Amino acid sequence: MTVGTDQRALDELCVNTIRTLSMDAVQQANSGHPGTPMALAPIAYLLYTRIMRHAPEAPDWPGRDRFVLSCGHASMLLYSTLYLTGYDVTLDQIKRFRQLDSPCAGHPEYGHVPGVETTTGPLGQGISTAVGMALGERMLAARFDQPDQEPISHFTYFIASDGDMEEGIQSEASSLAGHLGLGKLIGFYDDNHISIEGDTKLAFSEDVGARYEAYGWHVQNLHEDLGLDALEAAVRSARDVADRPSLIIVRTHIAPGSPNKQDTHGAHGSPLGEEEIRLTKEVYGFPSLEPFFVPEEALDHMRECVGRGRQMQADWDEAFEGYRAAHPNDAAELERMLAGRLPDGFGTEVPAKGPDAGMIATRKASQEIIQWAAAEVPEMVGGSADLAPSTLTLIDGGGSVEAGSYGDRNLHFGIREHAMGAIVNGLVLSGFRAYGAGFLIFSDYMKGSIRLAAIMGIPSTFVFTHDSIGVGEDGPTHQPIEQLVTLRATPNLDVVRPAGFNETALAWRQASAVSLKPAGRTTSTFGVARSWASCSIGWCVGPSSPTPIESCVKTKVDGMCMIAASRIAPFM
Ligand SMILES: Cc1ncc(C[n+]2csc(CCOP(=O)(O)OP(=O)(O)O)c2C)c(N)n1
Ligand SMILES: [Mg+2]
Repeated sequence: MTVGTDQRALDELCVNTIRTLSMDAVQQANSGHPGTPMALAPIAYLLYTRIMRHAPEAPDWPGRDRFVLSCGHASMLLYSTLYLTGYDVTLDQIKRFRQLDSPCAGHPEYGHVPGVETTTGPLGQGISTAVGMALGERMLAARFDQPDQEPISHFTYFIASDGDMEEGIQSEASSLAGHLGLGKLIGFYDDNHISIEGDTKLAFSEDVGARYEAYGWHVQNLHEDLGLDALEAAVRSARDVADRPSLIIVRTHIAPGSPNKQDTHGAHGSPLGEEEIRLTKEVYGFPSLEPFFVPEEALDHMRECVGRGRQMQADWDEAFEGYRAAHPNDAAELERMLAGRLPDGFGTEVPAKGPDAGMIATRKASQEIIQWAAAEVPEMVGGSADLAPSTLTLIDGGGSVEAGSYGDRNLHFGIREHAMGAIVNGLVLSGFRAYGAGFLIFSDYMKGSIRLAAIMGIPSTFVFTHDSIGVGEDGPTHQPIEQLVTLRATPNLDVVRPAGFNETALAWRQASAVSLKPAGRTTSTFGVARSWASCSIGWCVGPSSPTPIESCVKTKVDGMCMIAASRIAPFM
């Protein structure tokens, strides 16, 4: 779209309003990151006002495009944009940025601010979760879209910073995104040459674009051109490339317009200072020096997103009613999944074995139970980091998710545990009941994502086998010592270490049924006699007299520790 002079002036005013709100909020909080929101304001403005399909009044509308601010420290970019475009974020909340009880926290937190699609802040996690969301979109589309009716067809956008691009998890996730050909994933790389310690050349000199091309992405480099028309043309080209994810590289300048702070690392994580803010507003030709001043014409213009979003949602709803008429079962199933509701009656009967079933390793039990759970819960999907023959987590007959073919259920993450954790989170945020499996020792690699799942309170499931220090010949590198304790010490994470077939079944039922918390589960490599559990803590689940799951899990969590202790002793 090419625009006239008036429109250009209005665009500039809107972009500058995002900038000034961000500067003012950081100044008022006396902490935060002003420089990057200022630099990225044109991108956020373009995405929210010209590109993205979204409805500020209905932030959970399934037809919306997703946006992930991977560099979560630039959170004021998101809060300013969400407020100005009409989400339920108030100016008053922005004035209390970073203060206790303000939803506008230092880093964007899922579930606290409408329009925040995932919690970000630990660098690299956001872009990797966005990969999971883009994969989730393709997997939903493969299940539900019809040749002439596509209820699922949205883009996932992200902005990533140098820090994101330096983190290893990002490489893993982007490599897999390229391999899987996730064409509806479109990201910006904020190549501003600045990180906390100074110029990125201190530690970072690779050609990021060439790296992404090698991953199989479609890469465009706009260099210094952050003009809205150039940005828009780049996004539209990216959207035209259906079989590859896209990266748009922009060489930005941190704190643009700030006479004394632009291009300095001082603008990364400290307020600009009142005098510098005044000077910067003058450079922008901003109509007022008053803190938090929002020009009416900027607000009116950006709030047009509300009406447009209402219309987009109404169009989608109407199309969905047509879909429902033609495919009533699919429509009901999609709605159920997106609402996070499990199939009716799930878990009322759980597989169980009697005392004469003998010794069974819980990962073997888990393998059997996964088949039961997967049959009952179609949205259950999962995979491992190249360890499925050991973790025994394949869904029989579930096929493999591959590039261009996303309708199956088994995921192959490759040896990429870091990315697996974040991608599982992205899939869960898309409506799947996703799990990622690995050896307990490598849970360390996934800890960042597990922790984010716990903070978000989403039902991601992480399955860890080979949980004993008695892993044998593999030696100390493969012996989990502190991992279980570390996971147990993680707030808001349920860690269940089942001691037999029946407990494993209940653990899977619990993990699948939980709608608010992620679940961590360890299953043993070794045969565990149920009588061990019985003699330690009393057997609370009999095949004929099930105890309520909550009390059972709670009792047995402690019991597992006792069992582990008794098994550790012979190896010490
Ligand atoms: C995993 C992780 N490590 C460290 C940090 C602390 N941290 C916040 S921002 C940042 C780097 C800033 O550089 P960049 O990502 O380029 O952001 P910019 O300064 O350009 O906004 C660091 C190290 C973090 N948030 N996450
Ligand atoms: Mg940077």
